[in-house]
Amino acid sequence: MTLYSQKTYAERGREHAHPLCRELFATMERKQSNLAVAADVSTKAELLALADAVGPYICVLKTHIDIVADFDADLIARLQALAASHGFMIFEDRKFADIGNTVKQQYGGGVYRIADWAHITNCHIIPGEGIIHGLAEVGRPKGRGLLLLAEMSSAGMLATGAYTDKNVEMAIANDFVIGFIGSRRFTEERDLITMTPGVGLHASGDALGQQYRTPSHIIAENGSDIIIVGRGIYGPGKDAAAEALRYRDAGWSAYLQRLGSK
Ligand code: BMP
Repeated sequence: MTLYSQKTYAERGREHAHPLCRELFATMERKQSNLAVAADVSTKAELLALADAVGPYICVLKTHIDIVADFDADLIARLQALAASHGFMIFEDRKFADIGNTVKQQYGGGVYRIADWAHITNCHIIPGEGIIHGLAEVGRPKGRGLLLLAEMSSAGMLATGAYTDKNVEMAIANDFVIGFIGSRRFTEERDLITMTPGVGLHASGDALGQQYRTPSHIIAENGSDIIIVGRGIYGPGKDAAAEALRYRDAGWSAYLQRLGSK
């Protein structure tokens, strides 16, 4: 049996049971990109400008929609238009963590109506498997996918050992789950995608516990699938498009390195 980490993204896309993953892998192959940008900016104008600048180089745009001070429905319409024209998916990093009945309302309703526009969202499994079932009731009919936070990137994080294993068990058992946030490939039982935050080519961390590893470490050595990069790409004095291209190339060459080391 060929390990998933030794297959091409194109092959995995052709073989995948979930339509969203088929589309995501096909996009990754077409754009030669395993880069997701964490667009942590606080105004509508900045978010749209960033999405447009990095759009050609990314497979996923990760949002924290609740940090946008002037959020409105027009922002979503314009983000969706950019996602369609550049060809990327939107991942709302909501980190749901409540009982199934509550997350259903948080995911489908409220101000943000996340399920209407985010192809992907994520949750903690702290409340037990009901959180996955609640989110699936809303997201499955819309063709959405869920990531479980099997690990985190920050210093002293508590998602380790048996807790991480439980994430893997629940992911395998629930077809609405398409993968994990974490640092590595977790299982060969099903083709679950790992997306890894805490990636930087230079910085080693920040003052609040973030820890960075390189694309090569994450993709080539650990067998993760997608790097998530935020402040490495934008910020004072940075040309976001140029940095996204640099990270795109670093992520893709780490992937080619992994395939070459069969
Ligand atoms: P940056 O590259 O600027 O450190 O941003 C990392 C992004 O990934 C942030 O949006 C953060 O919320 C998210 N993230 C993380 O850093 N570590 C995790 O374990 C999970 C995350 O979602």
